[in-house]
Parts: sequence; C-alpha cells; structure tokens
Amino acid sequence: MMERPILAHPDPRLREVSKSVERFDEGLRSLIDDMFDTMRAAEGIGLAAVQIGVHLRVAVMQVEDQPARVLVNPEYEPLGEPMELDEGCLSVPGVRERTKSRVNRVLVRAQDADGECYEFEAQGLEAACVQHECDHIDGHLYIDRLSSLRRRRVLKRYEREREEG
Ligand code: GNR
Ligand code: NI
Repeated sequence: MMERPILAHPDPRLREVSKSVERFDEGLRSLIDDMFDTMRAAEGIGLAAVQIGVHLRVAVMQVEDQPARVLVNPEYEPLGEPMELDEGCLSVPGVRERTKSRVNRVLVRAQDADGECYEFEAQGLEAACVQHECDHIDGHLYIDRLSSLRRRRVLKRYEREREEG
C-alpha cells in the first residue's frame, strides 16, 4: 500500500497516450492498489495511471455509493444526452469549472485486474468520471474541452493558485 505523487498540468507526461495492458500480473495488482491509495488520499473520485506517471490504460474509480471500479483497457459508448456539471481534476488542482462536454449515460466495457472482460452502465457523475478517465488515458485533460474563453479563465485562476502555493 503506497501513495504516489500526482503529476500536475502542464507536466508533458500527462499528454502521452497510454499503452494497452497485456500482462495481468502482480505488478498490475500493486499498481491498482497504489492508485486506490493515491485517489483516496487526494479525495478524488477517479484516477488514471498516467496521473502517477505510468503510461498504461488503467483507471480506478469510486463515485458516491457506486462500487469501487477497476478499469483496464476501458472503452465506452455514449448512450445519454450532454449534461452540465462542475468538473475538476487532481492534475489541475485547486480549480473547478462548469463543463458541458460529457453525456449523462455510458456503456463501459473494460477488463478487471485479472483480465476478465466485463461491462456496466454508468450514469450522472460516474458516467462523467468514466469519460474523464478515458480522456486521461489518451493524453487529454478536461480543460482541453472548454471554450477558449473558459479555458483562459480557469488557467489564469490555476496559475494564480500555483504561485500562491
Ligand atoms: O475527483 C475528481 N472529481 C471529478 C469531478 C467531476 C468530473 C470528473 C472528476 S474526476 C476527478 C479525479 C481525477 O482527476 N481523475 O482523473
Ligand atoms: Ni483527472
């Protein structure tokens, strides 16, 4: 059990595309354990491996009363309608912004830590979290999806927060 440091924007490692997991071994299990520790210590609802500098297509989630989820090589199909929500990211700490880039329902297909394929439907905040983590896995951040006006505004606030420490 070990927390690991979370990379913060504009770290270029957050922009690398993660590779598919092919080996379901003890190393993967210990990565997943560390990701849950790191996510919970940071009080996040999700975390992708790239956020701790590991470029594998792995994410963990624990949203409200939903079960803790391990997503290895995840994919999703949008099912619902676009929704607005307040989005934040552990790699853009200290700021949140209203977004409209997520749909409110998705069908998720992934593998678990043993490589077993499974699927589930997610709604609301959990659906948003799936889309957010899949973005990380492909090197994207939620701020990329904002209008340029909102992106400039949130980055200005973020940079001010960082300077103040
Ligand atoms: O903790 C988090 N909260 C959150 C809120 C709205 C939409 C997505 C998220 S995910 C985020 C944790 C994180 O950065 N995961 O990559
Ligand atoms: Ni994030």
